[in-house]
Amino acid sequence: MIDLYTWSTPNGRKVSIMLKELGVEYEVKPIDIGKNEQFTPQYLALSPNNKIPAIVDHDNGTTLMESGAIMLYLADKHGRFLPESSKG
Ligand SMILES: N[C@@H](CCC(=O)N[C@@H](CS)C(=O)NCC(=O)O)C(=O)O
Repeated sequence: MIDLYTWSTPNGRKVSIMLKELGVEYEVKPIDIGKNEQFTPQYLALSPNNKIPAIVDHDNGTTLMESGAIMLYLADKHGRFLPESSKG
């Protein structure tokens, strides 16, 4: 199970779309950036640059921020959406 800390912005949606496409079960943890919820100490412990999105993967304890890094992590974990070689 993955917790997705996000808000309805393009960077947040990128990760939701990836999780949906992979068919991965996940729970949305809304971080209302309009109300500065990204600055709480609890959230800063997950995402020190006070940005959404971030994930916690309870399968292995991985915590990750930055939408591109999260998408690469998910693609690698599930063996999808990445070519087998750099040429690909
Ligand atoms: N490079 C980051 C950018 C993330 C980002 O800019 N998030 C914005 C919303 S789209 C945010 O959390 N802004 C709140 C803030 O800067 O306080 C990524 O791709 O994850």
